[in-house]
Amino acid sequence: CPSSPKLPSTPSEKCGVLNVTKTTENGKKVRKNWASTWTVLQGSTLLFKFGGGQSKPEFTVDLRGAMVEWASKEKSSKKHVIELKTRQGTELLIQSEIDSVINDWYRALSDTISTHAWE
Ligand code: I3S
Repeated sequence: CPSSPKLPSTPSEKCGVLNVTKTTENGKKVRKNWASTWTVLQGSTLLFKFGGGQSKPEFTVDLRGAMVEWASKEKSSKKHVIELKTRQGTELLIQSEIDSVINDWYRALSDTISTHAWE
């Protein structure tokens, strides 16, 4: 993976295309808005980049103290959905149609959260 200059200069552990939507922002529920993103896991930060146009909106989430689990059917009708809850009160759903891809991300996110648990 190419490392993102926006993030601390640790090598990026993982990157790829995932479908993502926020469901909660700062503790407030927001309307789902699924989008395909280029996702980079670097250190304890997860970065999402949207679209391929001139302006590439992006956002990051801090995985320290976050929780990850498989989303229940009530959370989404899609298959292979991960629910990620950050300590900052942001909740996201992360999805891929490819189960090996989403399984690898689940493991990577869980490992990252465990690794940085005491920071
Ligand atoms: O949990 P919801 O509200 O059924 O989520 C669906 C909606 O966000 C829908 O858009 P509208 O807000 O225009 O109805 C999306 O197109 C769906 O993808 C959302 O459900 P899934 O089950 O795909 O996460």
